[in-house]
Amino acid sequence: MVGSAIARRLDREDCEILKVPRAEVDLRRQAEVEDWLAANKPDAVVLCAATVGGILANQTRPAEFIYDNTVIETNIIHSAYRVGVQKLLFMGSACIYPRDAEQPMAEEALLTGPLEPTNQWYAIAKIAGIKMCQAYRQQYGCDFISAQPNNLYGPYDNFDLASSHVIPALMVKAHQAKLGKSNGLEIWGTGTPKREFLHVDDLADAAVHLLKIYSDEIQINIGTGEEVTIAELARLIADTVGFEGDVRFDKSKPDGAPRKLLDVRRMKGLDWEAEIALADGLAETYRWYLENVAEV
Ligand code: GFB
Repeated sequence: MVGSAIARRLDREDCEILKVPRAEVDLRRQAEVEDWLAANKPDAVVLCAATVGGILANQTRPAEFIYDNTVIETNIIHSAYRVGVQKLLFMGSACIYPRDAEQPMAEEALLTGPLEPTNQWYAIAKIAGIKMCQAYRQQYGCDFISAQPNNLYGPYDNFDLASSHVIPALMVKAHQAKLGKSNGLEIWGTGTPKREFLHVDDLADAAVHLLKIYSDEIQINIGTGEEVTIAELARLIADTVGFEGDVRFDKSKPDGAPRKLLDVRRMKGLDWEAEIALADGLAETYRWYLENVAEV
């Protein structure tokens, strides 16, 4: 989802985009990454490849999340240094901040307290990536930067209920409930956690902006600055899909972090703000789902 959005956004820039399919280069294999970067010598690298998933996937597949992500970023960052990549943008995640960080969470909150247990494995890997960019900048003078988006959604999201994030999951469930294929809309947890959602096209625009103008150590937050409860989100999605029936809460499922609102003042100071309103982004994502994924 993130890679394709960044490629769509880069189509509007004066640059040549180099892509390689997963079947040709497995980013977990150091030699394959080194060989590809040495043969292609890109000027810039956007490191957004990762093993990602929603709260349940993070909780039940901790080894995959910590192994895949640390090894992917280690291979790419080190090889990018070796072949002389001029700019690298590493994509982190809002879950790098402590569970009880003061809200909204400023960049300075990094490593000031314990992490949210459900996604600590992913968060540790992402923190390692940020620290690698800082270390390679300090020791070798590499212009490697990092950014932390909040919960993303949009076209090419993962709509598989076992591994997806909340927006695609509730979209599928509301759609199936509307068609009478299930008994109402089931929401995991209590519905009280608050989340900030960022459309992936806004993230792509922010990424290109940072590639052009930002060159420093500190990781930059990318969000909208606005949050909703999961219960409010479920209502919005039900309205988007046109489902009018019952909503119920499965409290045996985890809530995760109570709040995860990013402080986006630094990004605003760099003359960038998110533009896509949640209701509009949900409507567009639902259209994409109907055209590309849904069984009618
Ligand atoms: O999107 P989500 O899986 O990720 O869940 P996190 C957000 C909230 O939605 C949680 C609730 O409180 C879930 O319990 N939720 C309600 C649901 N119904 C559902 C459902 O059907 N499916 C899902 N998936 N959630 C992830 C991290 O945390 O955020 C990752 O695990 C990553 O590491 C990502 O950082 C951005 O916001 O809880």
